[in-house]
This record gives sequence, C-alpha cells and structure tokens, in this order.
Amino acid sequence: MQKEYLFLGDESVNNGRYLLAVFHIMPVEGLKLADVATEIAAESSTGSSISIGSSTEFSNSNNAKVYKIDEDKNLVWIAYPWDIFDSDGNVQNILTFIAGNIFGVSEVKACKLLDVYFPPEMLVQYDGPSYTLDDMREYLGVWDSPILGTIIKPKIGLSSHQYAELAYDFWAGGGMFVKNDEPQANQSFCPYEKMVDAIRIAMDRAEDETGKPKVHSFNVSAADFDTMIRRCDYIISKMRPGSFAFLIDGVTAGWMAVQTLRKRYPNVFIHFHRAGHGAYTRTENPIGYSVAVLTKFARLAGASGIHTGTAGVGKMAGDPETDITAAHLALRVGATGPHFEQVWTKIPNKDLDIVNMVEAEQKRWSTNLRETFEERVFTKSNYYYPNDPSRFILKMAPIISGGLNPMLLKEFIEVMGTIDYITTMGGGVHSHPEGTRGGAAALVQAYEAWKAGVEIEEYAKQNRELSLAIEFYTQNRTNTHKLKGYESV
Ligand code: CAP
Ligand code: MG
Ligand code: MG
Repeated sequence: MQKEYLFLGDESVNNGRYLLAVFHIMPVEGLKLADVATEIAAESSTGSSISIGSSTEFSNSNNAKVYKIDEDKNLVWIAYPWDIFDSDGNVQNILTFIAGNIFGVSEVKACKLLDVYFPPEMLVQYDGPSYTLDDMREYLGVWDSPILGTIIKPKIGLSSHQYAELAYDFWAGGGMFVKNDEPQANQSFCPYEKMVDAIRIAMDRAEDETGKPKVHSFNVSAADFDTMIRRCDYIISKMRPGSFAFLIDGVTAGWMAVQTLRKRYPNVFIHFHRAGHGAYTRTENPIGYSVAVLTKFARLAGASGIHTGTAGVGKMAGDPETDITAAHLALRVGATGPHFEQVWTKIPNKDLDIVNMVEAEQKRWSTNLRETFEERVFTKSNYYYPNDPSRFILKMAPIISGGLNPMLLKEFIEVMGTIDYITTMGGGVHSHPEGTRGGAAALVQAYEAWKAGVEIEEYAKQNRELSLAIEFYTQNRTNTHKLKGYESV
C-alpha cells in the first residue's frame, strides 16, 4: 500500500483539474484491492513500486488519487491531475501514463481501463476533429442517408488498374464512398502513386456518368512520417479538395500519426481505422482498455471518423451496447459512457446554453428514429455547435463496417438509432451475383426501402439487384454470427 495515493471520498477530484478514470483490477492471490490500486496509481502517475525518498511536496501534489473503490465489482476510480500530461495536447502521452506500464505490473491479473472523463477545462488543450462528417455531407450533397461505402476486396493483390475499376463500378452503381483496406500501402503489384492516379480517373468517370460527387479514403499509414506526408501531399496534388480522406491505422501506426495528420491537414477527413484494437478492447481480455476509451481518445486526438463496430449485426465481436455507446460518444455533444457522462464542450457544463443543448440533443436521440426521421435530416454542424464551433470538440463519425451486406442495413440503422455515420461493406458488396456494381445498387436500394418504410422483400419486386442480393445473402452469410432469419450454410 502506497498511502500517498489513497484519497477515498475526496470530492476535489471533480473540480475540473483531473482526468478521471475507472479500472477493473484483479490483484494476484493474497493482495488486497486497495493495496494494488495505490500501486497502479503510483505507477501511472508519479511513483514506482516502492515509496521513494526523492519526492517533493510539489511532486506529491501531482500524485494520482484513488478516490473510490468497489470491492464487489473490483472497480477502482483514479483521478489524474491533468497538469502532469504534455501541455501540447498529446494523446500518446496520456495513454503512456494511464494505459502504459500498469498493464505489465505483476501484482495484477486483470487491469482494464473501462472509461475516462475529460473535464471541459482540460479539453481546451486538445484539437478534436476539424473536418467532420458534415463537411463530407456538404461535399457529397447527402444529408438524409448514411454515407454508403465499400472497401475494395480482395483486401490486397489487385493491380492499381484493377483496384480503380472496382472503385468505378461501386461509384457508378450509386455508392458514395470507397476506402483502401487497412493493409493497402505501396505494394509492388499496386504502386501507391499509380493507385492514386487510377482512382482519380475512375472517380472522374463515375462522377461524369452519375452527376454525383464521390469520395475515396486513402490509407496513408507508412513506415515513417516523411513517407506518410509524401503520400498525403501526392494525394492532395492529384485529387480535388473534399474528394478524399486520409485513412490511418491508428493502433498500429500510433497516436502521433493520427495527431500529425490532424494538425497538418485540418481540411481533410481523418479516417481512423482501428485494426489491432481487439487486443486491448475485447471484453474477454482482462488487460487493456475498452472501445469507449479508444473512441474517446480518437475524438480528443481529432480523428474525423473511427470504426465503432456493427453492434452485433456484423462479423466482428462486439455487443450492441458497447458499439452503440461508442457511436454516441463519437457523435454527440453529451453522451453517457460506460461510467461517466462526457460533455464535449470546452466550456464548463454548468453553462446554461450547454445544459439546454445537451438536454435538447438527449430528447431528439431518445425518440424513435422513424418518427423524427425528417427532423434527423441533419443540417450543418451548427445544429449542435451554434455559430461558435470553437467551443466544442466537434463530432466524430462512427464508421460501421465488418461483415455487413445490404440485407443488414435496416437492422443496423434501427439498432443504431441514427443515420449519421459512414457504413462500408466489403464482402457484402463485392460478392453480389452481379458483382460490385450490382452490390452497390442493392445497397442503395436497401436504403431507399428503409427510408420509404417498405420491407426490402417488397421493394425488391421492382429492384433486380436488391432481389438478387436477398436471394444470395439469405443463403450466404457475410459474417460468422448466427443471424436471425438466416439459414445456416
Ligand atoms: C471489413 C473490413 C474492416 C473491418 C474492421 C475488414 O470488411 O474491411 O477492416 O470492418 O473492423 O477488413 O474486415 P468486410 P471494425 O466488409 O468485407 O467485412 O470496423 O470493427 O474496426
Ligand atoms: Mg518508467
Ligand atoms: Mg478492412
């Protein structure tokens, strides 16, 4: 027990000077939760594994504080004076403190960071998103639908020409958004700059044919920042502003890459792909952090969008509550996380117009999606951020992906309770009996059916591609989960 980190019942932790965190901690046999909790607080703030003689009165004033313990649930609440973090708005630094060495401490069998709370006073140091989903909606002219997207598949192995052909097929079929898959980089069979050049030609062709703007999200993850920046600048030199996003594999490329992109390219949609997050977030993992924590830090870092999971509808593990909570934490001004109410304003949330705004948002979100559908047709961000977006950490777009196909769109929209996200279907589009173009058309038709309040089977009577999709996907699941109404293959 390191007593200098134990402050049970200390109310001062709510004075706006502390980042609050809640952990699930299981001590190894023979150790008490309170003892281990103070060890974790020490190791994740100012101390070490033994009380040190070199601390000073000032250094002690920066000690993390264990302020609440729930012995029954093995939960520990720790408050971190946010002055100890890098004052240049550095997310990597916070995670090194509160999700760093402590995962290796031998006194714990489990140590999972379940939720964090950022006080408004702390938010002013962080960028938050700049180019948001609303800006992409403005560019695409799409306000009353999820952004309907795909990932080009096979995941890797196409030439740049073959890759661009599939993107053209999807866009020509009515799709809006195409992304590189998370491992796409500068492979010998698909040289990076050739892929970008081919995408520009394919995009121009599809836009001429459909009369509609299109967007492509390019994976700019790279071995080093110079190469990443070189790829970004090449894309900028070849693509129209607004027609591209920068995809970053945020977990494997790291938080510095995410924040570098946000700081250097405030007018580009920063697309956070979270490949690898499962090693930290899966509920069966005793050590790591939750999807809510990952999502909150991505918004603080300034990602414009992050994958938040398919709420149990698709192929990836992830229960509805976890994924829906993550989407709300991404999108809303005020949202309830697993343990904390997070309000994403830089103004203390005692400010009356913030309180009123969060209540109004709460009301709109709590009513049935269909009843308020027209209301939900989003106007620009000022619905949330009246004339002064600088007061807020702007919204971040959920990106919904993983084992989805047009048949699942309705189920997904209704489990989410909003249309304000990007959805990307890879296997569920490129496996369509009529190929990528047919898959795109089926996806658009599935959305049209939902919007018209018509069952897709009914709507499919007048829409061939959707009818083929229903037949095909009823037989061939695009995910490993048993889904209601699907026969097992
Ligand atoms: C989906 C995907 C995405 C996952 C990521 C894939 O492809 O492109 O990377 O959705 O998971 O490679 O699996 P499919 P998450 O549409 O073919 O499944 O969104 O949960 O981070
Ligand atoms: Mg150390
Ligand atoms: Mg992928």
